[in-house]
Amino acid sequence: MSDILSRRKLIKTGIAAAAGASSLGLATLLADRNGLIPPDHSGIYGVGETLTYAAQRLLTARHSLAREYNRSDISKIAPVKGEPPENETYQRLAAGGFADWRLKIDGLVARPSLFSLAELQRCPSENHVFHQACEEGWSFIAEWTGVRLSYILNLVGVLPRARYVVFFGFDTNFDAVDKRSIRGKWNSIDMVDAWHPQTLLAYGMNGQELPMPHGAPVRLRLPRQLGGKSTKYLSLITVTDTVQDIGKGFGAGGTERGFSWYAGI
Ligand SMILES: Nc1nc2c(c(=O)[nH]1)N[C@H]1C(S)=C(S)[C@@H](COP(=O)(O)O)O[C@H]1N2
Ligand SMILES: [Mo]
Repeated sequence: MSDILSRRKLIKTGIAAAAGASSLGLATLLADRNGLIPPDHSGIYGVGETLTYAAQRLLTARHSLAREYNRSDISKIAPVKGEPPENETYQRLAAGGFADWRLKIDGLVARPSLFSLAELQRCPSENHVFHQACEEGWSFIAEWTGVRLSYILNLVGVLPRARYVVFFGFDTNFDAVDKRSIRGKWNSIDMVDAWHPQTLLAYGMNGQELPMPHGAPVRLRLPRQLGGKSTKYLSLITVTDTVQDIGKGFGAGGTERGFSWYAGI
């Protein structure tokens, strides 16, 4: 067994044993030492959230794949959660066919960048048929077209300190001067999900342009977590080593309203 594997096994056994002995404090301590504390650990479900996230990251192979379906499985109806933003900026960009829209990528990157829709569409594109489930109980299967997030992250050059990638939709006040006052539908993922080969920036759905209510012009599609993590109406992506200074510091707008940050399925 390689050193890394035996170390992983040791940490895994240690965390499980500590949790089993109902010494949740010790389990949390072990998880913390190994960088496995999710940003919402101090929230209502603190210890439980840490154990779920730590167990997932230790037990599941980093690049284990979400199930892919066939085109014949595509649902006839795709429900919508989160209508298009009503603010003037988004409505103006939409009226212009998103020709003036730019996706900004900043933070811990060597080359902060702006991407137009056409530029994203010129990157290598992929089609994936995934199941998307909402925490409310409904789900649907759809085909998504887009570019791998990892491809874009490589273009901008992620710095080694990076721990999270944060997504802001037009239904957030992402341009707030004080990041702590950011509210709305922002979310963040860790670098395992960010580099995952099925994590897409999607601009197409079921063979068409991404329909407005499904997140036009570009949304995240993260097939290994609940739909709520797949931020729509993207405007800004920030690479960071901490989410503590964004909003209330729990890693997502939804987490401030009681949802767990890690929504693995
Ligand atoms: N910007 C933004 N992204 C969002 C939401 C939202 O309201 N705003 N809703 C989330 C939730 S809870 C779900 S389940 C999915 C729904 O995606 P859909 O409308 O394409 O079905 O988008 C997620 N992404
Ligand atoms: Mo959702």
